[in-house]
Amino acid sequence: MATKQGTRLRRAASMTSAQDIVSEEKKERFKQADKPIHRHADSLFSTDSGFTNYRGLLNLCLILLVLSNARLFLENIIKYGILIDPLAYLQLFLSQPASWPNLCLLLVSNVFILASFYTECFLSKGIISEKLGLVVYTTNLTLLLVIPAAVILYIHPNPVFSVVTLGTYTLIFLKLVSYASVNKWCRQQRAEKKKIKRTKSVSISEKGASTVANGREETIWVNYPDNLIYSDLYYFMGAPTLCYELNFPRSQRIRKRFLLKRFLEMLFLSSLIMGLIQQWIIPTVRNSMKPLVEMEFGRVVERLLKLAIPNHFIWLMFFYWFFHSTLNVIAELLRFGDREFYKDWWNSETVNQFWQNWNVPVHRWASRHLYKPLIRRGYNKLHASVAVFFLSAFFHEYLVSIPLQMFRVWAFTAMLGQVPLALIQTKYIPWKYGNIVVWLSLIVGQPIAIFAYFHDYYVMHAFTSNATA
Ligand code: 3VV
Repeated sequence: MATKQGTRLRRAASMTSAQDIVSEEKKERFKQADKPIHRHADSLFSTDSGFTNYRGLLNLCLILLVLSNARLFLENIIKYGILIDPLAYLQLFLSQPASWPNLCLLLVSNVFILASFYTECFLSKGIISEKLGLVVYTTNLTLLLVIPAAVILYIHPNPVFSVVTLGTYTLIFLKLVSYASVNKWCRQQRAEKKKIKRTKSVSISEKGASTVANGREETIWVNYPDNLIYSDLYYFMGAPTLCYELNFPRSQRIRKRFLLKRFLEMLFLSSLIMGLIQQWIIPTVRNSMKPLVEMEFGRVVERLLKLAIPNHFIWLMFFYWFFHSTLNVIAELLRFGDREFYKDWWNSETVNQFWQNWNVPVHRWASRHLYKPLIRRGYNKLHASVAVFFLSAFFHEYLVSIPLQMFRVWAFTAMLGQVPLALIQTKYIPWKYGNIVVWLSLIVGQPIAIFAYFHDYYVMHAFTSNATA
């Protein structure tokens, strides 16, 4: 990459000197009698010309994109009329009493959080051994994943609310793993310190609060085991991160204007997303039923491409809504200083880069609590990556299969497939096409997964209703 950039810089420098020569040449030619107009020159589209300014063409692409999608949107309105009904979501929630178990489950999650808290307190005081602590933690975390899944499978609540519940439980699971690991590291450090008889401890009052240059961040230093209090754990549970720390960077105040802007974005985008799902996604998916069940290949591909566009728009909006607006609202309210929830994933030139940049909280958790520990234990990068993507694949399947009451492995395969996809891309696809591969896998991959689940869900339910009829 560095050499490519160097070549570009050299080319730009040589272009500037070439322009000087051309203007000198022009002056010379002006003096000649036949007023020559030709000179050695490359066509702009040739690589050798060094021409890179495609801004106008980019604008054209944008205009065509807007026009073609405006046409699609208009076609949709003409065909179906206005399908957006803001009250439908509320009715869905209120008319299905079976959704209330989801709320109860969310409240019950506190039991698992408190179980971890008391385990940590006992561990820090030496009341229970590390081995027993591990057993208690493993049992607690297993129950944390099994109990909500069992309740949902037994009661069959609304799948949408079940996804939210299981998503919250997944976040709590990841957070508690981080909480346990960090507290264990602190205990190990305390034991080492005791061993080398350096009993000098630094109390909160000694370190005090420190403020960095711009005065926007403050740090109140907490040492282990002073962190083992309810407020610290619940702050972490609410904070927009999956990685526990004893001393999170904190902002000094809540910026009201910033908070209001993000909050309005949150409201606007969530309404837009829900409206677009009703108006665009549901009719497209419904219309795909026949070709999907009959497995007409050409029609299925046509439906897939039709779904790809609205699905991708909604996904992009979801990204902004969740990673920018919502997480910033939470962070602002909690005065949480680290706002790096995403990096420039849209420029990713490899699949690996995409996973590093798209969901930073999950990536940091995966890297800190699974990938790096495995590497430290002597596993190579490929094995460590497979382990991370395996866990990620498990959670994706957990979040889809249980609410839909349907055990397929599409989400699992899609996530685990990222490892071979990354390998194939690095080995066979030229670097300059990397970004296109990333975009294509996002644009086409998601509707394939939606159709796979929809097909199976429809076939399964049609079969069940036929059997009962
Ligand atoms: C509800 C929100 C969300 C859905 C996204 C899922 C992934 C990405 P690398 P290298 P230095 C895992 C659990 C997931 C659960 C899923 C949860 C669902 C959440 C539910 C939330 C609702 C909606 C929408 C999503 O977004 S789901 N994301 O699954 C997983 N993959 C990765 O994170 C990475 O690809 C990973 C960790 C596998 C590899 O990361 O950066 O490509 O690896 O080798 O470059 O280095 C990593 C670190 O290791 C060190 C390096 O120096 C580096 O450290 O710079 O980060 O500090 N390292 C490497 N080799 C080393 C060596 N030999 N010795 C020491 N250190 C080494």
